[in-house]
Amino acid sequence: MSEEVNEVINEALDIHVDHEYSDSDIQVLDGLEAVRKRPGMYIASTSAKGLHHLVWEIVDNGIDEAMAGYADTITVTVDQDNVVTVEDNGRGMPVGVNEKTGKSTIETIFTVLHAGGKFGGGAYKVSGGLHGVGASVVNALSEWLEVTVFHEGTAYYVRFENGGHATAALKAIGPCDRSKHGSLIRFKADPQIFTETTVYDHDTLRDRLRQLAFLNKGIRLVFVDEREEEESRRKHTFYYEGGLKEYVAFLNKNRTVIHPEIIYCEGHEQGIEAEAAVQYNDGYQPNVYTFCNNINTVEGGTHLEGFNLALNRIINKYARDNGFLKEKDDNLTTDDCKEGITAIISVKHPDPQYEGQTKTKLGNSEVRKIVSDIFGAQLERFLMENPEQAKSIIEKAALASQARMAAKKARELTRRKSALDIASLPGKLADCSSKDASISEIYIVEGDSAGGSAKQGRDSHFQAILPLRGKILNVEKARQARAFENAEIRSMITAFGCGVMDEVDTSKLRYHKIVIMTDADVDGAHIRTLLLTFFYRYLRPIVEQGYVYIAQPPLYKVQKGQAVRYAYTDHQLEVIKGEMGSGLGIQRYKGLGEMNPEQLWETTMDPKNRTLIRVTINDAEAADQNFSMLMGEEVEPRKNFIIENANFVENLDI
Ligand code: 1YM
Repeated sequence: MSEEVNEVINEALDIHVDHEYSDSDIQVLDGLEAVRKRPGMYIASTSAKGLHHLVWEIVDNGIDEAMAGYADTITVTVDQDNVVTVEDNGRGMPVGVNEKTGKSTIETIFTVLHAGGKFGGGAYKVSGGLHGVGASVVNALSEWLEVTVFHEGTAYYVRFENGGHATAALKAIGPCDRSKHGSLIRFKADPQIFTETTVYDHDTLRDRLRQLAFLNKGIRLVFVDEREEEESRRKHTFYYEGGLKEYVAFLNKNRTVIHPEIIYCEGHEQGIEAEAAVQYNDGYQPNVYTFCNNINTVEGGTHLEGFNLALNRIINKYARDNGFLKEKDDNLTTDDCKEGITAIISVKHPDPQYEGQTKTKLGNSEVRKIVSDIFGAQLERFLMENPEQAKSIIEKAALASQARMAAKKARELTRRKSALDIASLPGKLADCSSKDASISEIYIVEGDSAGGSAKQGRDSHFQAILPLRGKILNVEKARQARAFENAEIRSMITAFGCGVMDEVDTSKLRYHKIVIMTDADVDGAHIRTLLLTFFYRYLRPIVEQGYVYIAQPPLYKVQKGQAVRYAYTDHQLEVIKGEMGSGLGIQRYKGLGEMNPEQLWETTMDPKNRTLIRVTINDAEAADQNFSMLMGEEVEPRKNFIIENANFVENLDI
């Protein structure tokens, strides 16, 4: 085995390391030093995202070993000090010596740039994919890293530190049970590189490991977070025999499905594996996620195109053959066929090509037909064998088609209005005088009374106020046509000026801060969620590009004589009480309306004092899960969520 491996390593070395052996040490140091100097060239960033990349890099190697059929369990442990351990029960990394470097294969893998991702032989190398930066990059960016390999009754060990140098050669450190085999890697991210944070996010690690388990049926992924107090969060085991089928069931768990069975297909052609799972729910939004080699291809690509083609072709064929569509009727569009669909498409490709702005669009053209053939055949079979379920699906697409035509008319109304610009701005809007979007802000305020205070309190040069009456429409549960008929929704679209849905153009946005200002109570949280749902579904780029904020009104006013202070949290109140001593008057604000215009300005709107929370969407899937959970039928998760407060917002002090 090691021979084959060494050959591949040598191939990589030829490209990246000087031929003269005596120079290889220097080359190695140069390589790792280059990584430390410009980490941004090798990982996404040195912020939290890049930090988590380190884990995924190592986990991917374990997944490769499992996909090759040698391992079935990968365990990720984060300890109190944010040291990460990743262990698999595979063959164990090769323990031989590399002839070219004269060092162990393991030391070579961890110290030679690019000697990682390239190793062939096995099936699909995830590590060769999008974030396949190689184990050496993880080593370079770690304060220290240790490798332990269990192989044929012996445990081997090597440690790297101080910029990735081995402290000693790989050596046997003792016998181990012959039944034990695998690789164990421990590392501590270097705080000198990851200056923002070296603390891993529990939910990020958990969600991705769960996703990897869904995408790789039969592989057990265990997550142990020793930092968690709560037993239920300390250990998660993800294992899905049903793979994508269970993934779709998971995504639909807070939704009402319109047919009981999940449509599932898998197949392979030309060394490419394709797998898909589909189930429709009673909602209107499509939720389609695509992957290549376990990487979320957020920009889609040929696998998605193949899926869309088959979906459209088979549904129209079935609808015509079975009298759902008459001769004179137009075909259903792909969008019609996707209303309320939850689908996962996953391909495993030995040589993926990625395109697009973020290199998350699959480009291999042969994949289109392969996915279309495999999914088309299975979908057709499913519809024929399950006429009841087929009927639900076709009728839903037909309704979508009718609604699409109605929506087109309604939407044209909003479009024509915004084209007229100022003249058509909503009557309730108190606009700002500045036309410079980069300094302009719009406050979306709940209720007329708070709206009135905000109008009086604001700095009208750059702050616009749009009061909303009552609760806004829940777009998660309404068709597009109704959304576009809704007065509040139309006011917002017109005021923002950036268009809507696939026509959003943020360069036309009239305000670079869209601030949601609601009461600090459960009703306020609900309205905020409704607004965020609307933004997420209809104006997603403004959320993605960071234009949406949440205002933080104070909870308390604390007064002693002439001195007044405001507390935004209960903790802050305690601190202020301690600082101001006895004889305090404490007022708890129940709503924005209780503040006079000056107070509202001072506490919540004045850039000098206020706290704004910027809304971000890190992960469309997580956000979607939250939205459907918040907007779905289940009450309990929604209640908990509101109590815990939205986790799709990140704190940002301005
Ligand atoms: C916790 C991370 O890295 N496991 C792992 C890695 C390798 C092997 C087995 C392996 C692969 C091959 C042969 C092969 C790697 N080997 C290499 C290299 N877990 C983890 N488990 N024998 C063992 O691909 O032929 C890179 S990764 F380069 F040595 F082949």
